[in-house]
Formats: sequence, structure tokens, C-alpha cells
Amino acid sequence: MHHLRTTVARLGPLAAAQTAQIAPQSRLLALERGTRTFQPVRSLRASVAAEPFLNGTSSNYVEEMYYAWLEDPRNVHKSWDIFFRNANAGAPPGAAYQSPPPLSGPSDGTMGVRALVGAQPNVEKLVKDHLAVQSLIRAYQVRGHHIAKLDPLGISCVDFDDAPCTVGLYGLTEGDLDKVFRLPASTFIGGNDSALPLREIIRRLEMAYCQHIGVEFMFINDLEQCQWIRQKFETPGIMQFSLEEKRTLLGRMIRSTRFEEFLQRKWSSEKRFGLEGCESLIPALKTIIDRSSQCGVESMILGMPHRGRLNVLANVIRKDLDQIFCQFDSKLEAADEGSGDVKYHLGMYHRRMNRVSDRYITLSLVANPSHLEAVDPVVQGKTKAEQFYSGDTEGKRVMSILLHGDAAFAGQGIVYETFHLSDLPSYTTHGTIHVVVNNQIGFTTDPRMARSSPYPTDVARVVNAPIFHVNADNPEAVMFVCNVAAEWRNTFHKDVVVDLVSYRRNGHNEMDEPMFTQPLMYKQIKKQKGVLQKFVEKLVAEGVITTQHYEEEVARYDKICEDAFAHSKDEKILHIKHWLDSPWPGFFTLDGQPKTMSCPSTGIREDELCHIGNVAASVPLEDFMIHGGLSRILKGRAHMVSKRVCDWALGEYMAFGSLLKEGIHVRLSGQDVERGTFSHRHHVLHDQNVDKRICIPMNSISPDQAPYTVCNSSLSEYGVLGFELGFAMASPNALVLWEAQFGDFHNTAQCIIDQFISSGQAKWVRQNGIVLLLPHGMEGMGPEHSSARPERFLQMCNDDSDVFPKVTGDFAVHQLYDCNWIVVNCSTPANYFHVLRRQILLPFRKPLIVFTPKSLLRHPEAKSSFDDMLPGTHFQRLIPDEGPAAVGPQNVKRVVFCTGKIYYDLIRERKSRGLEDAVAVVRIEQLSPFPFDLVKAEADQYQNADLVWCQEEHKNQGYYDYVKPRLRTTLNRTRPIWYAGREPAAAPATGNKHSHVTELQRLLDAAFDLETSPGKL
Ligand SMILES: Cc1ncc(C[n+]2csc(CCOP(=O)(O)OP(=O)(O)O)c2C)c(N)n1
Ligand SMILES: [Mg+2]
Repeated sequence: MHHLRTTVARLGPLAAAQTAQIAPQSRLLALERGTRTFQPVRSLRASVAAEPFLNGTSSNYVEEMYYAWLEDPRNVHKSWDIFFRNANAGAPPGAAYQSPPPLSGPSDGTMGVRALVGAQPNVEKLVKDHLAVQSLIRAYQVRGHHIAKLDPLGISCVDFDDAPCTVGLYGLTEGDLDKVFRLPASTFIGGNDSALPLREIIRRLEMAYCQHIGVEFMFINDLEQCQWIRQKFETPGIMQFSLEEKRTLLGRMIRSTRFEEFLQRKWSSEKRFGLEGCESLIPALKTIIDRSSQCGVESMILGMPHRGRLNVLANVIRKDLDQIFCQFDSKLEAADEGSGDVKYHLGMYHRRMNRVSDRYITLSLVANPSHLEAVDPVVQGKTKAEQFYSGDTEGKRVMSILLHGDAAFAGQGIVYETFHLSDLPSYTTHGTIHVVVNNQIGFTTDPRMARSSPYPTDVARVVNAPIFHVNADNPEAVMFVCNVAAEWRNTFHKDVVVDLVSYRRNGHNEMDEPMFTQPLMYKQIKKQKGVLQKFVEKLVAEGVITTQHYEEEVARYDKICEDAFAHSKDEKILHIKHWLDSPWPGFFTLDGQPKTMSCPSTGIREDELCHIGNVAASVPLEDFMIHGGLSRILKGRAHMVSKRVCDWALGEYMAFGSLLKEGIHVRLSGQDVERGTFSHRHHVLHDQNVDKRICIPMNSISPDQAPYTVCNSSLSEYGVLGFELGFAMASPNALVLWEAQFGDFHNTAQCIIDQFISSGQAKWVRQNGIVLLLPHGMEGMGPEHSSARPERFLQMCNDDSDVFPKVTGDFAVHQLYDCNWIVVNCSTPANYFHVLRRQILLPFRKPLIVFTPKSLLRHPEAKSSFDDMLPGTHFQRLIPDEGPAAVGPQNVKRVVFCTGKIYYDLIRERKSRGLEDAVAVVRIEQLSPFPFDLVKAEADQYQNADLVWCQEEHKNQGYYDYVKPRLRTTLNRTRPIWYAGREPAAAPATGNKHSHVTELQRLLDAAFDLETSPGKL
């Protein structure tokens, strides 16, 4: 490889040194191929100062020949053999070329080559012409898709230049058309022939690259992969189907088309985002599924937008039709808790026999919000998890399929972010098949206004995914590329894109008038014969089917729909539960309820704490040299274990380690999480002497422990959080955590937080236990990085601020069961330890939002004793004052309620003012669901005290707006409560250190000035 580069590098300047002359020439060639003619645009005449036959465009071909020559010098013409030998031997530019010896030797059976060569007096011309032919072949491979007839409407506004595929460009003339040329190793158009007349070469290239399929792949920088694709599309006669395959395809087209027609007949004014104009999507998906199943895939996870979703549910996933039809009945009562979602967002899970492969397959369509493409990383995460839990390390049994709209695929950045996960070790799903329903419109916007690239699919090029554009009005071509796509994924385990170039027969939805904005397009569409009709006519003409056969098939499917429709009227209740995309068998009772409504102690035995602590302090590998600074950290951990205390990092270690020991997989993902942004975690140790040698002590806790995954992610919040959410969907028996580098960065993942995490269960009756770790706190570091925006998370909590709840039974667990997510701000390592463990020990799953500290990571007082983590201990929703104030509550003049790190500022200030008897400081650790019961108990205990809410965040931020009504409800408005905190502000924090300190002191003064009450809450 290195050798190749040096040779090619030596060739480079030769080519560059030439001057290209653009010579206008008269029209040379017109081939008998329909409307297109070959126009010579320019010819390049090389200076003979260097190699006489090389020019800039030919160096690629030289490279290809060089590869072939490396394999076997006999693969190339003798003249090239000599050239490469000379070049390799260090011949200077201009001297490597020598006239080859006259060609002779045994016949190789090629068509007329010897005759041609023998008749060729000028070998230089022969080489030049061969190079020209190679250039032409390559031009078709690179740009044949520019010319392919991809658009069923014939109105595509992309104006590609077809000149590169004209022979004149390469210096060939009409007289060359019947000359025979030897074919290079980089083409398969010859089949069994190694040489062909130019006319036939062009015809075959046109067949392979310029019909209804456009193949975009030459940007892929892997020769084997390029060769594989060339073979798939160039081999003569490769696109042929048996009668049975054609009939199956017809059956699928009938189902796809008649399903939409049925819905249109029954519910003409209901939104369904029909598939009309791209009905071949259904056979496309079915082909991908069949072929993948034949290749051994057992589980396929799909994500898709609105367009054609009901059709996919009915005809691909095989959801019962009556279940789909009853969704149109507006009188159905909702049976499940939660608010539900519209029918074209719901998910689905189904296991069935695949008739083509004769194997069982599981298909699941992931529920999604309206936000286009947001589901992409979620599907990938779920796929990765299923691969992980089933030991499918290469993606041979589980795969993902993503569907896209053309406008969304090009426009939504999450597509790009998801593509960039595709090859990362801890995120790869080993190849996704993407299918774009490219109806050449997005709502009312046409592609000229919707993207700057010629195709909607260009984003896929960043990961070297081949892109197969196909005219969706040709179902056979669609089926062909889908087969190739499935085989590609199975062979290389890399992403691939199928671009179904189609149209949208109706408006954006069934109520929409497209003629307002796309009059010409829709005039054309109105004239357009339906794809099924065209296909049937073709099959009848070919004698594959009779009209009668077709009509019978249609009648049969229509009857299936009518019967299901009649059936659907019996449904009286709508069960969203029937639309679950990720059931967790065994976790719930049979009717989907938690098995208990209590939570055991989250503490663990002392010997376990010591053992895990010692692992955290050790390097389990021999001869492993760690950094000196890290040695000190590990020694510090060992010291803490001997003193029976934990800091934040060790508390986290205890939580993860103990869960792993109990067989719970733990996965921590996010930017720089392995070390920890604040250099406190160090879960992955790096040998200082051996490159890439690492050690993860967390995986050495116990021989039968669950695996621990800790992975630095790509720099994407939207993509990675979506991915981890999907990962957490697959199993309830895993602790899946995503850490933001700083809490404020979660805002670029807001869509995942709003549309999935806070509302997912309400919409899709699907639980999820994902944990978000969001570093938060004002450390005088400026407006960025200071706030994880607690106000936003708290605003989305569904607990009622105005109702004091009934406190019965295991109130804390019931409250958790009813909430949409849990929001905590722990002030001690022990409480952090407990809340992480509680995630798993709860009999149900809820997302957990943790505002994590920065300065507390090293704060000498932010440590917990092992005593607070032993069996019998729990997560504390509220931590009461445990000092002198609590001993004499009647003497307490003020109770300061707070949360998080401000607690440590408060107790320092209290101490310095000598107010430990007079002021109680109470920490609310679980902000939501709000610990009404515990807050009330605290307030009741200090009857003579005034009450203050203190926060370091600005008043319009942080917790203020959330706690205010809840504190008032708790106190039943019988006692006033005061506010000590920063004024409202636009930015989360000041950029000026001095202002920061002044503001902090001012709020501490307000909290402890017992003579004057601060402003009322
Ligand atoms: C993130 C996001 N922005 C805007 C919308 C509103 N919207 C719904 S469909 C649509 C057009 C989508 O076009 P395309 O991706 O081509 O799919 P098509 O409807 O043509 O199948 C838009 C803008 C949305 N659903 N999601
Ligand atoms: Mg579209």
C-alpha cells in the first residue's frame, strides 16, 4: 500500500505538469441511443515534456492499473508492465515510458484484440485510446447517475452536465466506435469477455448506470467495496427476476396500492399521510427484510416518519388491519393511562415467520414524535442494545432500517449526527439500511428551496455509504437495488441508502391542496399513470400474468380489507398497549402492572463497599504503568476506603459496581465520560508506556458480574442522548446513563428531552429508566457551563403544584410511579449512590434527571460515610438539619430550604456567623416529585421559625418557580416564605468573577440576616 502511494505520488507531478488545452471541435459522434447524443466538449492534448500519454484525468486509471499490476503484472498491457517496473525502479519523469515490444504470444481468446493491436501501427495511440476508454468507463461509474432516468415525472430540477459521459471528451472519435478495446479490471461489463467494441462498451455502461437506477458510489475509498458494487450493477443480465419473484412483487404492489385506496374510500377526509406516488416503498422494505432474513438477520428495528406509516404497519409489520382501522373511529375510549398519540406515530412489535426465508423474524417499528428524524438515533440505540444483549457483536442477527423523507433527510442535522455514530465501536449497529421516500417535495417546499445539494441523500456520503437512486415507478428496479442494499449490509456491515425517487400524488396530507403552490408539478402528476397500473400492463405484455389474475388478486385483498373493517367495528376500547414497540416480558405482571409497589433498601453490605472501593483504587492488570497523578488519585481512594468514606466519584463507583455485581448492565456514555470532564472519574486507565493499552477496573469486580460499558461519545448531544434513550428502551435490567459535558449542553438535545423523555410514557405507554447526569452550579466561571437549566426540567414535571397529595402506604414509591420523570439534586455522594441504585430497584422505570456538582467533586465536606450506604439505608428525598438546630427546634429562628451545592456555602456562612442554633438548613434532594410530606414535617418541626427558600441561581431560573407554589401548598398558605437568591437575569451567570462573589455574598447575607426578612416568595 505504501509502495503504491509512493509510485502514485511520483506520477502526480507528471500529470500536474501538463497543460490542458481546450480545443473546440465539431460534433463528432452521435450514437443510436434515443435522445441523447455524445457531444465532444473538449479534448486534452498533453505536453510531451513529461510522460507523453498521461494527463490529469488519467492518473486514477493508472492507479487502478497499478493495483492490478501489483496483483499480477500480466493483468496489464505489456507497455504498462514496463512502465511500472521502470517507475518502481526510480525512473525519472518522462523516462519511465518505453515503447512496448510487439505483442505476440498465445491467443487469450479475446474478441479481435490481436487483430486490432496488430493493425495498430502506433502503440502510443493504442495506449492513449485505451486510456480514453478507461476514462469513459470511469466517467459512467462516477457520473452515470447524472443521466439515469430517475424521476418518474421527468421534471427534476437538478441539471447535471452529461458531458463527462461523452466519448469526444476523451479524444475518441466516431471512427473508434467499432474498434475493440481491452477492458480494465475496474469494470465487469464484459462478463466473460475481456475486450469489447467501444459501441458495446457504451451500450452496456448505459444499461448499468443510466436507466432507472443511478448508483453513487465512486467516492467510497475502499477498492474492494467499489469492485463489489460494480459487479452488482455491471454484470450483463444481472437484473433478472423469475416469474415467481415478479408475481410476488405484483402482490406486494397490489397490497400497497389498494390499502391506500381503501383508506381513501372509507375515510376520505382523515389525515393519514398516504403513500400514493411511492407505493413501491412496500415491496422495497419487504425485499430488504426477505433478503436480510435469508442472510441470517432475526430482528429488525425500524424507524420511519409519517409518510406511508399505516401502510408499513399493515403490509410490512403486519399489524392486524382491524387494529389499524379502529384507530379511525373517533368514539373509541382510551383504555390506558397516559394521553396517547395519533395513529401515525405509534410503534409496533411483531414476531412472525418470513415466508421467503422460512425463518422467524421480529419486526419492531419505534414510536416517534412528529419531529422528523428524531427517532433515528433512538432506533440505533435500541438496535445496539439488542445486539449487545444477544451477543451479536457483528450485527449479523439484529439490524436497523431507517426511513426518511427527502426534505427531512437533507434538512435535519440529526441525520448527520446519527451517521457519525455508525462506525464508532460503542455505537455502531454494523450497518443501517436507509430508505428515502423522495417524493421531491417537503410539505409545500420544493427541493430547490429545501437543500443546496443535488440529491437529498448527499449527507450519507460522509460515511462512505453507497447511494442507490432508483425510479420508484419501476418496481423491478426498486426490488433489485433493495436486494443489493441488503447484501451490501450483510457483506460489509456498513450503511447504505436507497433513494426512491417518486412523487406525492396528493397534498401533504389528504386535506391539503397542492395546486396552490406546485401547479405545474401537480398538472404533471394528474397525468401520471399509477405505478401499479403501469406494472400490471408490463407484466401482462410480458405474459407473466393475465388481466384476470390481476383482478382476482385485487378482489382478494379488497375483501381482506372489507372483512377487517367490519371486524374493527366490534372494538370499543383503544389499547395503546397493543402498540408497544419494546415489550419487557417478565418485568411486569401479565396485565402490564409493576409486580410490587415498594422499593427495597438501596444500601449494600460493608464488605461490598470495601471490595468495590478497593477495585476503584487498584489497577487489576500486571505491568500496567499509570500516570503519576492517577496513582495519587487511586491512593486517595484507598485511603477513603480505609476511613470508610466516599467522595462523589467513589459513591458513583459503589453504585455502578454493586449493580454490576447484581447482574445489571451499566452503560455510561457522553463526551469524555471515561476520564470525566472534571478528571474525577478515571474509569478507563491508560498504560503510559504501551499505546492504546487500557484497563477498566470496573469490569474486575466479580467473575460473574454484568459487563460495564463506558464510552466517550462523538461530540453530539442530540444524537448520543437519542441513542442512549433507545439503548435504555431495550431492557429494564440496565442502568443507562448519559452525561452532558456541562449541563447546559443538553439544550442541543432538547428534542429528545421534550418529545421522548418527558412525555414518552404518556404518549406510548412505554417506560424508560434513562439517567441524565447534568453538571450544574455557579462557580464563577461565566454564563456558559453554569446552569443545566433546572427550571426547564421542573417546568415539564407533571405533579400538581396546587394539591397536597394524600400520604398513604408507600407514598414515595406511588409518587414516583405517577410522575413523568424524577428530578434530583443530590448534595452527598451517598444520596447519589442511592438514587442510582433506586433506578434499578424500583419495580418500574422512570427517567432520572440528576443535576451533578462540579466543585463538590473535590469539596472536603462533600463526603459520605459508609454508614449512610449500608443495608437499611435509602435515598433521602429531603435531608433535614442534623446539627444543633434540630436538637432545639423551638429556638430556631429561621429554616432555610435549599438544594444542591449552595448548602455548603450556607453552612459555612452559618458557622462563621455562629448561627448554628438559630438557623436550620434543610436540603430538598428530590425536587420532583416534590416531597410534600417531608417538607411539611420540617416546617411543622420549626414552628417559631420563619421560612426561606434559598438558591444560587437567578430568580427566574433554577428551582424558584417550581418550589414556590409547592411550598405554599405545603404550608397551606398559613405561613409566609421568603426568598434569598439572585435577582432575575437574562444570562445564567455573570462573566465577572467579582460580581459573582458579590452576588453570592449578598444572597448569603439575605439568608442569614435574621433582623430583616428577605423578599417574600
Ligand atoms: C423537525 C420538524 N420540523 C418540521 C416539521 C413539519 N413537517 C411535517 S412533514 C414536513 C415535510 C416533510 O417533507 P419530507 O421529509 O420530504 O417528507 P414527505 O412529507 O414529503 O414525505 C414538515 C416540514 C416536522 N414534522 N418536524
Ligand atoms: Mg418529501
